[in-house]
Amino acid sequence: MPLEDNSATNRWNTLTDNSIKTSETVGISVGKQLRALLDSKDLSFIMEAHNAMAAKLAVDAGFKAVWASGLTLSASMGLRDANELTWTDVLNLVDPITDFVDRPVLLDADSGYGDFNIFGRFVRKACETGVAGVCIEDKAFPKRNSFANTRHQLADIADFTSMIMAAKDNQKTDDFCVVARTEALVAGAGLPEALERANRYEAAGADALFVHSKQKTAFEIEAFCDSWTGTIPIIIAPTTYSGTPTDVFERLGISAVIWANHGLRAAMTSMASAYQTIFDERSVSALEPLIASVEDILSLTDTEGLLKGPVSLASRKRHSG
Ligand code: SPV
Ligand code: MG
Repeated sequence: MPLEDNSATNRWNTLTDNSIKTSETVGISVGKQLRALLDSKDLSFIMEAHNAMAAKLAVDAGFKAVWASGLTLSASMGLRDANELTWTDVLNLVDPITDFVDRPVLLDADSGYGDFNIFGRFVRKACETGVAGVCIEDKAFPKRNSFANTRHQLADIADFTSMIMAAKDNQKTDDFCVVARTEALVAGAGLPEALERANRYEAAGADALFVHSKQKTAFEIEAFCDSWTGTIPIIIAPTTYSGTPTDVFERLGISAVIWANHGLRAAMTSMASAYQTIFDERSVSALEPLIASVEDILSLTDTEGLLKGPVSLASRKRHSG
């Protein structure tokens, strides 16, 4: 490739040339898209985004669904992943994301913010933001991030199944997905407890099961999948066992992998390095060819569209779901 093609603008144009990819979503609701992705026999990948721009970049890269991560939404606001964001904060943060992309957003709803009653109301409001589904984990409120070096207290199974049922009762569209996540392995409660919980959550009406592990290899996930006899799709987030080859997940019959925090982590590294370079050099000139241009920003938000007269935000998504 000639040298000039390495400019940030040209790399950007390549990344954003997604007209064919997004035409797949015309007229298909985000709920249907997420359901199709989870029900597909092929392994799918769901990419973390903590704001609308990150979600757009993920979709432009080819991801067919976005994970609105509690960890990264919180961190991007300078807060801990410990319910320091209120549930209305979370909905306010996810709203611009669903506005900006035409792919499904699966919203991390932590441990449901209270009881079945509160979670039912949350789901009604979440549906209004346009998310395709919510994920709820079986931990006590206030939750702690799974990788936090602390005791992870599991929710009572009956309380948690009532929250799944409340979510299904309160969803506003048939295709809305309620993902039940068990933290039994993270809490050290063992495989039998994880399987028992998974079965109870499926029976309560969960559309998919997220099994989380904080081990450095996938041995817990492999053991779970080898023993699991349920029928709902399985989702994992291989953050700590990131070295596991993807074909292992395919062989285990996993439905979807969530890359749960890698967008924010990439942004942190890039921004920290850029800021340091600018500070040290007292100049931006060394950095200019390496970073997105102002035109790239204008293009991302379709500033040129302003010249075409009034346009709705929905049309900025190119194809509303
Ligand atoms: C998140 O991304 O907020 C998650 C995944 O819930 S984890 O951080 O692994 O708990
Ligand atoms: Mg989370």
